[in-house]
Amino acid sequence: MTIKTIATTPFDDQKPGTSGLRKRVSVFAQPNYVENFVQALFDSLEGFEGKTLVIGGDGRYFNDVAIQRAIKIASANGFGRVLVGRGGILSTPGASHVIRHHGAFGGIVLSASHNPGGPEGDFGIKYNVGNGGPAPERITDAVFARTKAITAYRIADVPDVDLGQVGIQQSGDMVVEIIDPVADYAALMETLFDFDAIRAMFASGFSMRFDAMHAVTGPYATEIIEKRLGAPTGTVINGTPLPDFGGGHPDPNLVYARDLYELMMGPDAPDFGAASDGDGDRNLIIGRGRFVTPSDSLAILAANAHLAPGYARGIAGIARSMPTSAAADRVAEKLGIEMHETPTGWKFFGNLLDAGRVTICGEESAGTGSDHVREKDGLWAVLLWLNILAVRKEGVDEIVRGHWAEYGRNYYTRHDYEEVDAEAANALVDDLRARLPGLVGQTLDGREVAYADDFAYTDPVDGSTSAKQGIRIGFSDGARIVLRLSGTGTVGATLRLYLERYEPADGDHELETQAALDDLVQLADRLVGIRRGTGRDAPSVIT
Ligand code: VG1
Ligand code: CO
Repeated sequence: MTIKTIATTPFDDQKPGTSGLRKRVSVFAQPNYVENFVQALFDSLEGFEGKTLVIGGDGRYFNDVAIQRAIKIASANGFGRVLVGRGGILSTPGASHVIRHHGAFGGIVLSASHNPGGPEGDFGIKYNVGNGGPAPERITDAVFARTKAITAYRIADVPDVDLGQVGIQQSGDMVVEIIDPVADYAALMETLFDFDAIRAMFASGFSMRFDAMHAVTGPYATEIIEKRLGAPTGTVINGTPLPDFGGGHPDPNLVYARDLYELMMGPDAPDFGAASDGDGDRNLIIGRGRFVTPSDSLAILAANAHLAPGYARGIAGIARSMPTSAAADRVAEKLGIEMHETPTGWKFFGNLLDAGRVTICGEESAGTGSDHVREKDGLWAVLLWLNILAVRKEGVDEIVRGHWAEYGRNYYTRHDYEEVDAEAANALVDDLRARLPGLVGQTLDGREVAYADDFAYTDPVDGSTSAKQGIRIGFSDGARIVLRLSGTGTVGATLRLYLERYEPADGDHELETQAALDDLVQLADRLVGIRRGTGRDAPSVIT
């Protein structure tokens, strides 16, 4: 076999963000762009000679092109074997499980998650380490440094592999094994949940709609929900992954999964509605007439996890990202278990999960998961909800209200200002940061500021630190205003404003969310000046 060494020059924009490198397809399509990044990645890793690498993606446009290149570069760099999902398909949690299950060295996941796809859309590459989780900052920082210094990459001069057939092929000296993308994952789900109970619930007429949004969860949901759990054909909609997600925006929120939301709020609503995102790690949960805020979903799943066989022993602890509401904290307190607050992004949960200190993790951005893999997992959340519904024999709305009646309600919303001018956004954040020390102790609109800081995190397991992870202003009544810049956008900057206030167990839980938080919205607007600073009248997305 010939291995070619190709001279190249660095790109200056290959810095991985919250979840890998994300750019427009046109950026990735530049000559050597993928090659440079993958070579820089391998240059930053040690000890993979002869080992196994997992490769797969969410099926978006450019997936196949990037996979063929990654395979040839892996071959030239000395990997012994790659496992690739058939058709280049592996969901993010699916890839995490394959890495763990097959004892792989790591994995490359090709996805820009919920960002739109297609030739005009976005693409992404992320690297996961041997525990199945996203590479920690130590590695992504090293990769970025290497991308700025790279002078050559190595690539095997061999034909493309056939991604369509399960079985074994060669790419130069390296073995390429095409695997069924769903099989290992579906088997894992059967070990965690009471499939018999859920099957019986469907058999008794329980109705559900799962919107796969033409993204990666289609094959997984069809196999598990329709085939193994016996839900009627048609329960899974938009179940075929398409390179452009059917022109949609595979983000399961109230804006982009509007049809599902309207169905669930209407007269013909089934018992349960759910959706997942481009790469299958997010989830949207809507009961008949009841949308479940992701932060509430995390708390409810944690409080009820013991009802599923995989968690019958109870859970060791809970972790949530800083902007996620404190609803889960109240559950941890009641259960007497550890609670951790981490920066945004799943990579910060890995050490806590590996150390057995937490079992369930979640983010306000519709990500929930557990120690079964090292990524958030959309279908897992849906199946845990189904398991809980099957055991409790109550509806989603009843369960949510019951939870509030026991723990109180954390009213919560996120306002996104997308694709704003990056300089203006940075200036707003810097300006607020400079004013933080003066805010503590002040009373604003009747609320006393208990703390005002820029969130910094020290990992309790390995002592690594991450600073500037979002500005938070906390009030003595438990309300919070959080502001941070997104690390997943591809154009301009996205400002995220997170608002929360607590209503005790005996308080009023029936307010409309935006109305319940209106005073905080007004206060945040005055404090941060987003409208003034960006020229925007209103957020682009409210979740
Ligand atoms: C967003 C979310 C964050 C999530 C990340 C990746 O990051 O806020 O909670 O972990 O996306 O999710 P940011 O930096 O844009 O706020 V996914 O489904 O895109 O892998
Ligand atoms: Co995702």
